[in-house]
Amino acid sequence: MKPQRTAVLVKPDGLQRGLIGEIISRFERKGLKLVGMKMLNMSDEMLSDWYAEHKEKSFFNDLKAFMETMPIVAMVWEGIDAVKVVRKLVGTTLGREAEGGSIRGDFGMSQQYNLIHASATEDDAEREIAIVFNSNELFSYHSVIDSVIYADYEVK
Ligand code: 3AN
Repeated sequence: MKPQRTAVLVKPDGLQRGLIGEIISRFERKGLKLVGMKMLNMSDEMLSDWYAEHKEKSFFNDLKAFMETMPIVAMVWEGIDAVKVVRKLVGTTLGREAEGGSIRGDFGMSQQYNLIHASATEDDAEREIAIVFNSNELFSYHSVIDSVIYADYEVK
């Protein structure tokens, strides 16, 4: 099985709530590998590309305006089935209904202020990663714990 990469953004509310360390820690302890990370102000153009699927929605402009209020922290996490695994750790969109144990379930009450974005599909992940990261800002490296995170047959 080939490892996948998926994009995560800690949104302005996550930054203000001081949850960056907590979020990184949850992905690390799951066994995912951090292969890219940066803090940036996302431009209107980047956000229009990022949220292209919501272009026609009533909340599109409010969502972009909110995302532009302050810097966000963008990350790329790698692992087998990383897209699905990260979405599960993040929880469903509405914080009030998100499963306990998930990031939104444990820390969020809102739909708009739901702390974090995670790619929904492999195609989204590829598109989103390219919006924020150049290829020289993404890393491939051997981790000493790789051999206890996956059995040999899972990584062949
Ligand atoms: P998810 O982040 O769980 O994939 P999406 O893709 O449906 O959720 O929504 C993208 C972002 O748009 C959400 N993270 C949230 O901030 C915002 N959003 C979604 N639905 C609404 C809504 N009805 N009103 C305001 N903001 C919303």
